[in-house]
Amino acid sequence: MKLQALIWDVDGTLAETERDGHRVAFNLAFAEFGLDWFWDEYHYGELLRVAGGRERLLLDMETRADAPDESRREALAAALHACKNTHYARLVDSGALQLRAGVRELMGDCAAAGVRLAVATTTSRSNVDALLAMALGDAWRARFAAVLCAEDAPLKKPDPQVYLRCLAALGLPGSAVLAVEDAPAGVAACRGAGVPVIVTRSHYFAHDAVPGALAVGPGLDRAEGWSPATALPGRITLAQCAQWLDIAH
Ligand code: XBP
Repeated sequence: MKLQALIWDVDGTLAETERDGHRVAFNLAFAEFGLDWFWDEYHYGELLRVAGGRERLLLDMETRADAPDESRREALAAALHACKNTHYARLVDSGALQLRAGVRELMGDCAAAGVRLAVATTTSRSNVDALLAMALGDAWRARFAAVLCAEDAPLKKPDPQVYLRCLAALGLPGSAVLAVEDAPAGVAACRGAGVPVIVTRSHYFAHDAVPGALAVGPGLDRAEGWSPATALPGRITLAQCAQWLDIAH
């Protein structure tokens, strides 16, 4: 079946949001709450094994001697998470994050070819809105046929829920779409939903195994370094994506 929609993951895939965005925003939230907590780059990488900012806070509190008792953790995590998202939006507005190289061009290929765009992420809607409004302008939403966020699919990746709901919103079977992901949990979610996926490596998931991905490479801006090797030179184009899909079918 012909490729009819490209589904984008957000964090790590559209932009390197984790190290310089969410992590920094979490630390600003800790300071605002008067907490002497700080997530350095390494520790944040460990916490990223769990999808979801609120879930990450709860995981961290499990091993903190100065965390509140269990009955108060949920409330603290929810409040810190809301504060973090406000700081994240401010960071995005300040220009701290940009789309990864090659993303805009591949989106352009899709628009030119009539291939619809969609988002399937386990991040909060406000974070997606902040990032894409900054990168694509306030009318960004009109360019996407479906945008599924944490609020739409509460079961976080690797659960396939967000991809299954995205397929339902698009009215397409998995065989008519391709996803772009960066993390093992995202690839597992795709597999569970029957969605073929390519992986563009990100800072925090540079070397993780991603079994089942159609292709894995260092970024959409270059054809070198991809496995299987690209047939077309230059950046990763829609034509290259279609070729990988053909090999898989
Ligand atoms: C990324 C996530 C999110 C973000 C933070 O999901 O796991 O938790 O790190 O966002 P994806 P929230 O790769 O699916 O985009 O704080 O809003 O959860």
